[in-house]
Amino acid sequence: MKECILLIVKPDGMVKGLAGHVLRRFEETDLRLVGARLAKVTRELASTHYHHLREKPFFEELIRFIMGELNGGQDTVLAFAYTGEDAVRKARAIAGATNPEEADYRSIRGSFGRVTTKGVFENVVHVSSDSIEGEREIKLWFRPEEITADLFPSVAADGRREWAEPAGPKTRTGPWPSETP
Ligand code: IDP
Ligand code: MG
Repeated sequence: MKECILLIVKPDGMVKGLAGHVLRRFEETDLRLVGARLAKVTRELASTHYHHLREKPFFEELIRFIMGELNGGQDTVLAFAYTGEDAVRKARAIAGATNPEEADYRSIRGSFGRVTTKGVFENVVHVSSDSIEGEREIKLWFRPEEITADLFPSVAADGRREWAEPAGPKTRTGPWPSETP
């Protein structure tokens, strides 16, 4: 099945100079690159991206980590959108398991990740967990005109294009933050 995923080179990957390596690994697949953006990670973007983990004890550290506060203030990350057959499985195989200490040593996380003494997973990359999350995340991180393929419908609104469906409500992972009671 054709799927879409968001790939992010997280702040630890950026400070370690791994962006080129990550891109190279994805270039070796048959996945098609349809979006690329250097993004500043605000608290709002971070907490919306990870809203499904908001109840976890590590949530605040995760937000600080993706904002770069635990990697010397590295507040920009590289975000890429890919599409292709079986994209989630292929991309997650390259990334490796969530816990870098448990990841296959040939994967990006297994090769370059670590768990800090404070328990933060420095796992170099984000890859969407499934195709529903892939769609939500691409719509969150990219504007329609930044995506070079016809992935999802968009509409003209106030002189600019917006995604026809908003980026995320009613996903598998639960209600949007503003909908919570
Ligand atoms: P994924 O990134 O492999 O999809 P998720 O469960 O979606 O894994 O978690 C998102 C991110 O939250 C992980 O990449 C990692 O940075 C962090 N994380 C997940 N589980 C833990 C944990 O048990 N301790 C610390 N950080 C975690
Ligand atoms: Mg995930």
